[in-house]
Amino acid sequence: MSLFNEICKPGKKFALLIDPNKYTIHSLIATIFTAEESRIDLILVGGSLVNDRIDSTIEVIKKNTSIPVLLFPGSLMQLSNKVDAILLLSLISGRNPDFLIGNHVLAAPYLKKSGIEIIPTGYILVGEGNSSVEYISNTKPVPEDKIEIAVATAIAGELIGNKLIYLESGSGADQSVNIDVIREVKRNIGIPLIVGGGIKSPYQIDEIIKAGADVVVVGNAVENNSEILESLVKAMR
Ligand code: 1GP
Repeated sequence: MSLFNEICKPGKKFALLIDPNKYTIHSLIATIFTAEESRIDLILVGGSLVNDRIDSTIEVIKKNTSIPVLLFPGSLMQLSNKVDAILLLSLISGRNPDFLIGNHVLAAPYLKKSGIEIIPTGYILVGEGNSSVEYISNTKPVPEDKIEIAVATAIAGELIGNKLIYLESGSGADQSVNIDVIREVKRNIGIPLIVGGGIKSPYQIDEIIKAGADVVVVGNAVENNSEILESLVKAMR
């Protein structure tokens, strides 16, 4: 089964982001149970500072659910061959060569040998700044009022061969990605659009889906309160 093909199938998808540093084993298992009950579509695993808990976290997830798991690596220290597929992220809003090709070269032999499905993904940070991604990657986000720059970046991301575009306002961001940016990017690309960062309410999900997102990613809001998951997923359907 190709996870990319699954993502391309009609219907909006809800993805839960698990940052291994934010969960204990007990909270992780409880959250997976709630995720099963809420019928989420995907689990993403990754974070800014995770290093030694990637494999063990994925093992617990795989043991407790058949929901597909996608690696969302914040760094080379987060590679794992225990997932169903890996988002090969290129930080195309930035101009740091490490996140455009350098890390890809370092990871390539491992990725090739793993035999795991690789999904090249154009990752676009949008917003007013102060996110962990911005600090760690030493890149600037696309300002949220520069819609034409976000659109041109997404088009370029598709043209150079990415299979997905991920619009990100940063984990724990005060605001999710500007709705006009989502709408215009979606209008201008032919590949699936993922949107994440700062999503906390069914209302936001409704707006983001109406603007054209194909996959919505939520992390922080569920870490603080897994009970919220059901209402967030319902807003998708
Ligand atoms: C972060 O898009 C994801 O990379 C999710 O963000 O943690 O703010 O939901 P939140």
